[in-house]
Amino acid sequence: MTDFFTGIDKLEYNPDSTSLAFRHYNPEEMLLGKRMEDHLRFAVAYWHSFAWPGGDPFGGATFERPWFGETMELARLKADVAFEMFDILGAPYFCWHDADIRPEGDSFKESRRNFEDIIDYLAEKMEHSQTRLLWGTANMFSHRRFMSGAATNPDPEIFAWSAATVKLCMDATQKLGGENYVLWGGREGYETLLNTDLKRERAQAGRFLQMVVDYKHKIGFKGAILVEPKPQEPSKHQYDFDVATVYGFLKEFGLESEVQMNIEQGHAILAGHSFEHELALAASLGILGSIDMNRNDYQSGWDTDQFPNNVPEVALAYYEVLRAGGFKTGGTNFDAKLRRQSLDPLDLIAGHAGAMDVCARGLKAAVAMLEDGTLENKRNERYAGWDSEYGKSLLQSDLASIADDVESSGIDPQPRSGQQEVLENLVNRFV
Ligand code: XLS
Ligand code: NI
Ligand code: NI
Repeated sequence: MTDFFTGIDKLEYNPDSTSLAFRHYNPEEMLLGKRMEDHLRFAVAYWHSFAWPGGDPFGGATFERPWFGETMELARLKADVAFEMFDILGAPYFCWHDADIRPEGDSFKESRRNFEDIIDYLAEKMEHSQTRLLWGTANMFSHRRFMSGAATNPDPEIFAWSAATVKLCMDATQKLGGENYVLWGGREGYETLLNTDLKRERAQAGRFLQMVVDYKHKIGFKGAILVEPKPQEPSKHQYDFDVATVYGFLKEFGLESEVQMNIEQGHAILAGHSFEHELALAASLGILGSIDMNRNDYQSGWDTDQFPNNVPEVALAYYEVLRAGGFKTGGTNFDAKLRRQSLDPLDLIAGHAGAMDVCARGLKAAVAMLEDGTLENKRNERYAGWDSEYGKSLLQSDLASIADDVESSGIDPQPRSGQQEVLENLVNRFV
């Protein structure tokens, strides 16, 4: 035991509690025939909770964690504290980048050895823990070697370094029984078109992802490969802009049935979409995999990675997840960091506990809306014409025949209300 969380007990479900407890997240509660924990599948993000030092563009570290530093001993201390937090929260999952868990070595080989030793250490810790791995991923954006991208880098040696890094991270994810492998674009984008060959970079990214999928099959990894879209930041323009853009990319490289999406709330907003838009679109394309449930500050417009605290927004997100049949390999990852003034160990627990409660409330509201059925019925009624013989035959027809028919049948279509206010009022009864 470390002494980092001294005085903080394992959180319990107690709806009447006025101190630190879950008031809404009750893992055992049954909803739509499934335990709440199995619906939500919460994951703690190792990087923001244990590796991020609290910097911003105007100032450096504000957190002084006893495990900060680039040694193996400190990396093990970090893992000890992380698993203590997982226990306090009863977190079913966690996620990591290679760079979050191991010190960087002086060569690829040394970094690999550090990484593999820590993976063995995590495997040991997982034997005595309820917490499993939701996903692993590679950090190919922090080190300066990646400043011009990873797979899309103008230097082929960086492409090679990145391929070797992803292989290592996929091996480790499989070893720890991870349920997904994530690729977020990092610096796969550009700062200025003046020095960028878009066509080449796109081809490199496509080939890279094909290699990832081939390797998944080669090693028999059973999890899902997930791409996480984001429109900008750190690059001025990111190639994996949003779900629609990534789907077009997957189609071009023949990967649309191999790769799904990890959709982040804040990234959806940065792309000018609502979170539920991105979720609904991915679901309709059959590529909804997992979510990163962290929001931005709506006034500043930055990717501020804050814990969720808006129940109506979260409810509409889970509504789309449930309509799509719920998570399979995916889950709810809190890719969220504390505010840089939130220094205390208690803040780390409170951030997660509050987020878990907000998600539980959102999930319960979404379930209630689905069980009520009015919203789905109204949507179905709106499209009922397309289920009629006439509606179906139209899609099999052609312009000239339709034109003939419009005159001979004398159709006289009448506008109907979309009832947006009625539907918004309906939703407000549940959130
Ligand atoms: C950054 C991304 C990142 C991914 C994992 O904005 O959200 O944290 O989730 O690389
Ligand atoms: Ni993000
Ligand atoms: Ni993310």
